[in-house]
Amino acid sequence: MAEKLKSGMVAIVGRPNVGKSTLLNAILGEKVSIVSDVPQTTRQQIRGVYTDKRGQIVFIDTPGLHMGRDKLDKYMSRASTGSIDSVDAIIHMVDASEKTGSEEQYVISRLNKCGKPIIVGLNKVDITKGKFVPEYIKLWEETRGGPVTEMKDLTLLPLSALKGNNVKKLLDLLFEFLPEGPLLYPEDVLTDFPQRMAMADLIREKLFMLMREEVPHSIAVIIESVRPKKGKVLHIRAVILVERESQKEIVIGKAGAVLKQVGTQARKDLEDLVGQKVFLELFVKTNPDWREDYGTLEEMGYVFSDLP
Ligand SMILES: Nc1nc2c(ncn2[C@@H]2O[C@H](COP(=O)(O)OP(=O)(O)OP(=O)(O)O)[C@@H](O)[C@H]2O)c(=O)[nH]1
Ligand SMILES: [Mg+2]
Repeated sequence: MAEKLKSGMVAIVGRPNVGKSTLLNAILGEKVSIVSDVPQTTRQQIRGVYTDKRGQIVFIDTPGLHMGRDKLDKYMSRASTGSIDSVDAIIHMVDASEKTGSEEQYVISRLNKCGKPIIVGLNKVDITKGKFVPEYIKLWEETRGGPVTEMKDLTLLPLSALKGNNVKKLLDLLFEFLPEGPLLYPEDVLTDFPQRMAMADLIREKLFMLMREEVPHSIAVIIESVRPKKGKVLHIRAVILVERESQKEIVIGKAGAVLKQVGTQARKDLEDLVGQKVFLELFVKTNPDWREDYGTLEEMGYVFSDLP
C-alpha cells in the first residue's frame, strides 16, 4: 500500500537579505518571490506550494525581520512574526557568510519558545564556506543555555539557496516533521500571491536592482490597470511612487534612461508571468507619506485586517 500523504505549512523567517526568497524560488524551481541584494525586498507574506508524491508543503516567504517604525515596517514585521503561530515547522534562514547582529538576536528571541521544529538554514555557504556558522550556533546556545546537540527541535543545515545545495535534503527533513494530511491546494498551484501584486513586485525588483542607497525603501509600485489591447497584447499601466522629487529624477534617469531600462527588463518578466505579450506603461509620482498612508498601502494590496 502507498504511504499516506503528508502536508503542512512552513514559514521561512530571518533577518533581511539572508536569502529567504531565493530559497523559496529554488524549492519551487520557479520565480515566485522577487529577489535583490537590497535588504527588505520582500514586503508581505508570499505562499509557495511544493507538491510531490510524498504530499504537499506550503511555504510562507516572509519579509526580513527588522526594527522599522512606520506603518509599512510594522505591517512587514507582523507579516513575518504572525506566520510563526500558524505553521507546522519553521526555517530560520541565516547568512553564514556574514556576522550575526542584533537583528539576529531579535529573530531568535521570537523563535525561541515557539514549540515547533526549527531548521536553521545556514545559507550562502558557497561564498565563505560558512565562515560564521559557529557564531549562529553560539547565539542559539546562549539563548537556550545548552548545546545545540541537545536541542531536539533544532536541526542545522548548511545551504546554498543560490546554487541549490541541500535543497532536496531540506525537503526530506521537512516531510519527516509534517503530519499526515491531504493536499491543501490543487496539485498544479504554485502560489496564491495575487497576480497584480506579483506584477507590481516584478517592476519593483528591477528598480531595486538599479537603485542604490536609500532610494529603494522609498519606492512602491501600484498597478493601475490591466487590460487587453488589440491583438494578443496585454496593456499594463503602473505607477511608481517615490517620496521625494529628487528621487523621481533618479528613477527617471537622464533623458528617461533608467525608467526605460526598468521597463524593458520588467516587460520580459511580466510576459513570462502572464504568458503573453505585454505593453508596459510606467509613470513616476511623488507621495511623501505613502509608507504611512493606509489608503495608499491598501491600494497596493496590503491587507492589514489579514494579519494577527
Ligand atoms: N552567494 C549566495 N548568494 C545568495 C544565496 N542566497 C541568496 N543570495 C543572494 O542574497 C541576496 C538576497 O536574497 P533574497 O532572497 O532577496 O533575500 P531575502 O532574505 O528574501 O531578503 P528580504 O526579502 O529583503 O528579507 C540576493 O542578492 C541573492 O542573490 C546563496 O546561497 N549564495
Ligand atoms: Mg525576500
